[in-house]
This record gives sequence, structure tokens and C-alpha cells, in this order.
Amino acid sequence: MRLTPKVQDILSWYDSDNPGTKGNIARILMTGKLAGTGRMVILPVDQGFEHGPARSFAANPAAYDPRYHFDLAIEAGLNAYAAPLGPMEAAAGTYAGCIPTILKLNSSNSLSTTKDQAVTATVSDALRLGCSAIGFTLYPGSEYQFEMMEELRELSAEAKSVGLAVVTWSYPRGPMLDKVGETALDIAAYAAHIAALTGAHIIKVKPPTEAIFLDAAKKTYQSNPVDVTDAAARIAHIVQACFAGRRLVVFSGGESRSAESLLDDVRAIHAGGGNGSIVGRNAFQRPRAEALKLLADIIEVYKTPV
Ligand code: FBP
Repeated sequence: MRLTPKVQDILSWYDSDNPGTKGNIARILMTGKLAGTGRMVILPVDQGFEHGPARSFAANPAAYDPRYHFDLAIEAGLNAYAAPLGPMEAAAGTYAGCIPTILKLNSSNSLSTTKDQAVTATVSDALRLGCSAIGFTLYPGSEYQFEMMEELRELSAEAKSVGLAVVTWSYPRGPMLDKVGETALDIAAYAAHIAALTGAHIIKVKPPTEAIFLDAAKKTYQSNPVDVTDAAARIAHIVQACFAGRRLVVFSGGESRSAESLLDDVRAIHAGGGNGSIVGRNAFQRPRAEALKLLADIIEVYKTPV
């Protein structure tokens, strides 16, 4: 397989990585209906951990079965599927070689009052299960953020040394942030930048809102304005925070909502130069046919010339 010029260019951003890691980034970028475009759609299914089984799967009981998600991601022509250890072990053998996978190495749950995650899988698990990348969630702003960064440093160094890629979910939360702060533009850009600083190959953040949260940042944004009312401009600002667009950055889908509302976000991500979407609940909580239609519509947006 020849890489497209677009993917070759993206790999040049990761010049210090070994051929194994570059090959795994290429594998993700060259798979599915967006292969070669530099855009991605990924299915993440760790919500069972994050929110519990019924909140995650009762809307579409077929989704209790880990095989359902592999199958959905493959049928939809997605770039990759991400999950924690249990669901990956339950189906990775059956679907070996069918789609790149990302093993989520740490997990939180809704029964905890702390903003922390436990490491629930290892880099050797990722290798054993044929994964292309490890996934790790950082909570910038949490009381445990520095321990989390140190865990990431160790797992990331190990993953890179054996040729895996690193995908970092960077979700601001903690005592100084309220709900507005968690997705404010300055905070989202800060979180994306921290993920880049800690060596992520692929960065995952939530789409930012119009809010600017930190007083110190407000002054900077007044003298260097971003058109916060324009969703694409907000995305472009996040892309800039990811080493001037030299790191892949994807945006999450959030709670289930109307297809049109999700597609509005996707159009903004596309127009703002984001590399794609990582859409979980909006895919697997819909009946399969509806999910496939929505994922096809998302892919069509990313295929449109900007
Ligand atoms: P969704 O598309 O379902 O939002 O999935 C993206 C994701 O990052 C999941 O990987 C994770 O479980 C979830 O969001 C966390 O969502 P929240 O921060 O709303 O609890």
C-alpha cells in the first residue's frame, strides 16, 4: 500500500518516532472510508466504565455485546475502535486484522468522587491484542493531574519503545473548574496543548464553547481575539494549540442528540481544520441502521473539499 501525500506529510510531524509507531499512525489514517484523507472517525466505547452499563447501553441493548462495536466500526468504515481491556479481550481475536484498535489503559467510573483514573491495562496487553495504539485519559485541573501525567509518561515511553501510537483524551476537570470552565475555549486549548506537550500522537478533546474562563487568559484573548461566536474559528484555535496543527486532534461527540446538531459540530471541526471525530454514544445508542446512516453522513462531511 502506498501512503497518500497527505498521510506522508502527517507522518513527517512525528519525525522522532520509530517506524513501528509511524506505521501504526499510518494504519489508522489509511483505514476505512476516510483512508488517506488525513481525517478520521473513531468509535470509542469506554462509557460502560465512565457512566455505567444501563446509562451506556440500555438505549440499544445490542450494544451490551462487545462484538457489536467492532462490527459497527468495521461496517461503517471507521478508522479505529477504542475500548478498555475487557471488551477488547472479548472480541479482538474474532476481529483480528479487521480494524485498527486503541486499548484504553486507564479508566474512571461514576461511583468515584475523585477526579482520577485507575490504570486498568498494560502496554503488553495492547501488543498481545494487536492494538495500534494505547489510549490514556488526562484530567488537567484535577488534584491528581500530576500523578496522571507521570503515569502517562511511563506508559507512553513504553508504548513508543515498542512501536505503538499514543492517543490522549484530555478532559479538564477538578476543583477550580465548573461545568462552563471544563469546555471553555481557553481551557480546551490548554488541555489540548498539555496533551501535545506530554507527547500524544493523537489528541482528543471536547469541542470548545464560546466561554473564556481564566481571568488571566481573558486579557490575552482581548488583545489577540478569536471569533468565539464562530464554531470553526474555535476549532482552528484548538488546532493551533496542538503545535500549530502539527499534531492530530479529534473531537468527541458527547451525549446522544439530534443528528443535525452533531453534524453541525462535525462541519465546524472540518472547516476549522480538525482531524476528525471520536463519536461513541451518538453512534452506539442509536439503532444500528440509524447509527450507520449518521456515521456515513459524518464521513461525507469529512470527504468534502474545504
Ligand atoms: P462520546 O462520543 O460518547 O462522548 O465518547 C467520547 C468520550 O470521550 C468517551 O471516550 C468517554 O467515555 C466519554 O466521552 C466521557 O464523557 P463525559 O466526559 O461526558 O463523561
